[in-house]
Amino acid sequence: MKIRIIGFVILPVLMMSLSGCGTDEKFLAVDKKGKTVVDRFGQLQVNGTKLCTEAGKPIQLRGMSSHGLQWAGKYANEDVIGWLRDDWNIQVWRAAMYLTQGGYIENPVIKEKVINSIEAAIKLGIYVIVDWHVLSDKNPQVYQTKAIEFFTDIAQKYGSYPNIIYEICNEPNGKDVTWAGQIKPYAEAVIGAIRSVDPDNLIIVGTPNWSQDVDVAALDPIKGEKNIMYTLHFYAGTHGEELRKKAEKALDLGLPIFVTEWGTSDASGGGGVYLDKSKIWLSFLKKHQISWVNWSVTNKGEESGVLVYNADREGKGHWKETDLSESGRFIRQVLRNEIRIP
Ligand code: DCB
Repeated sequence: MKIRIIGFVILPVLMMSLSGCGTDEKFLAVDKKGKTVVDRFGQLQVNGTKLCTEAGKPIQLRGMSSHGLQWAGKYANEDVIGWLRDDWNIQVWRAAMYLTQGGYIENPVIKEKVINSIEAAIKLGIYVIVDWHVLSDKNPQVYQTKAIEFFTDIAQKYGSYPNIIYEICNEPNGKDVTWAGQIKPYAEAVIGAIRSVDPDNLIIVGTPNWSQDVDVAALDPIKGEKNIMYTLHFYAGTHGEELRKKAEKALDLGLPIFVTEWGTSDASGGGGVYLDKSKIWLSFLKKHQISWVNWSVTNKGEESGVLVYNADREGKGHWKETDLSESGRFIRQVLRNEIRIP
């Protein structure tokens, strides 16, 4: 009797959990019936601090970010994004469109890389974050007119698809760039423009100090709009307990948070890799059901990048183990539910 119980009950359960088959289906990009994450979750909505499915069930989405599309745009195609969906189990892809440093303001054709990302994501049934990557330009108001024009166009073309997530300012920064003074007024203007075309897709707002001061936004959130979330960014080698405290404070105040970018390295994108510190963060995100996107898909050779230097130079996907960096191997295993995050 005892042996039968072990053989028929315990062993299959053990095997399932080891192979990942026992994984909660809500963490799968495509489930066993072949339904994609967008098929299953549909139109996303925000309830309180939680990101929820169309049916109102709280979820945690996980995925990968491109590196700056002016440099790593070769990965913004269906081959690579499809590989990331099928082999890495990503549920969301982020198209990081820089404004300066060779980005959209200087080189508007970069927008095509965003369009390619969106079209691939729609075909593949995953979510796609359209990231207006404010960075060295610091103050989002500098290119506010361009942002409104850009997001209005994206919303007109794709706003009817539930796949689209708008991220309207990656990382505002600089001590003169404050929530009340620049970021919130910018966000209200851009949200207004998007909402006049697209009434319901998720909009994610950057926060002061490279999207770290979520606590400041939480004291004065945007009012009268639905399906708005706020960005928290961290790099495991640089940011730890202090930043998690800020996030907890913001959550306590009712702020819905989406980590649209985090890295296993230090804040420069290099250094490390800090896998133990990353695990503490991943555990925190899991506990609070905070969605996350990892920085980034690049073969530049920096530690946060998932490819080793010069791997996949043409952007074809189908990566071998030897194409992956230490961070790449780790993130892939986490996404595939092969590393247990407590
Ligand atoms: C953010 C940016 C992202 C940047 C990464 C890593 O910046 F959103 O664009 O990516 O975090 O720094 C890096 C790339 C490099 C590239 C560089 C400049 O990985 O290959 O050369 O952008 O384009 C942060 C995040 C946090 C902090 C500072 C920055 N911080 N920053 O806490 O001080 O100055 O870029």
